[in-house]
Amino acid sequence: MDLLKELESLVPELERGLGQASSLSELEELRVAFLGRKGRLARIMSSLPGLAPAERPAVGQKANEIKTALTELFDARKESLDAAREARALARFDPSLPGRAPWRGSLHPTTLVMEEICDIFRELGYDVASGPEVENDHYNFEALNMPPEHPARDMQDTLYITENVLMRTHTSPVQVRTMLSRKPPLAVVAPGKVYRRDSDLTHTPMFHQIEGLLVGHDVSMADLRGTLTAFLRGVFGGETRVRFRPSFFPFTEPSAEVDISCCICGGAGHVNGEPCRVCKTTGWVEILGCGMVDPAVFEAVGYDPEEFTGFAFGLGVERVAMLKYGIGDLRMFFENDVRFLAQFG
Ligand code: 2NM
Repeated sequence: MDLLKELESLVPELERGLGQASSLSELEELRVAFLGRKGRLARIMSSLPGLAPAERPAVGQKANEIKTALTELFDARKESLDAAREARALARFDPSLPGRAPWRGSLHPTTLVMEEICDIFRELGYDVASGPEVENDHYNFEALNMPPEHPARDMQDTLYITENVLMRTHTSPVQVRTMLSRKPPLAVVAPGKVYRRDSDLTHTPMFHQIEGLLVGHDVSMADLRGTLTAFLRGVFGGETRVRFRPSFFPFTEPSAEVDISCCICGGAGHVNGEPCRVCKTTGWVEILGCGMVDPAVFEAVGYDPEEFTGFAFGLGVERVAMLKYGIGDLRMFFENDVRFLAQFG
């Protein structure tokens, strides 16, 4: 019978086709051609109603056998193609290669420098204090001997919330709060964010500061000098030279600005015969401001200026980080480019 022969011929034909198929998409094409809704097997089945009723069961049974045989052929071929693909992938995979290291976070250079400075002062016996970034006029200016006419209180320089509430322009209000809540002797550093109405290549509206304060009996400018020299040598290296120049701050008297020998050129003013860009050939860079706490500040917090003396100092953390790590552009600190951040710590 023709139909039975035709059905049986499907098996060797598919075997031949599968032997040539080398991809899963070719395999799928064959499946549609043989077992699909309009494929070879389906077409033979559709002629079943035209047969004599006596012939139908034999052909139907054969068709089912052939369907099972074809399906098994497909499954076997698919399995071997899958296995071959897996084997090729494994052949390309080198298990002796090192794994890809996961990304690790790191601390921001500002944070690193702030921590390092606080660690040095902790070792010297200081406490680390913090306070609000939104401050009252009184703590930020008035108690620090900066009267209402003081130019720093201008709207042009300070970010005001209301007439008497503002973003702190330095961390000194933390020192004021500390003095109000404690009695001398005390030694404290206050790290944190400060805000000024200033924005250009070398100024950002927010930056970080650390201020220090020590109050006790017979505290002298010699103590200030020794403390700051030890601190600066801790941060910039034991060879660092330190010099004090007279200056002015409303909250200290006398006041001084402190320079360190340039950490880029070592104080020579030149690097390999080229003029040093950091110190502009002077061999010195300004690093902080300081002084003996003004008696007016002690009066404002209820300390007797006849009984106590003290020193205070303040510095910009980003500036220290720039000098310490040789960072040339302040904007780097705020862009948060991972290629920059990953270079520290
Ligand atoms: C500086 C320079 C000089 C300072 C003063 C005080 C306080 F609150 F005790 F009076 N804290 N910090 C101070 C003194 C800050 O920054 C350049």
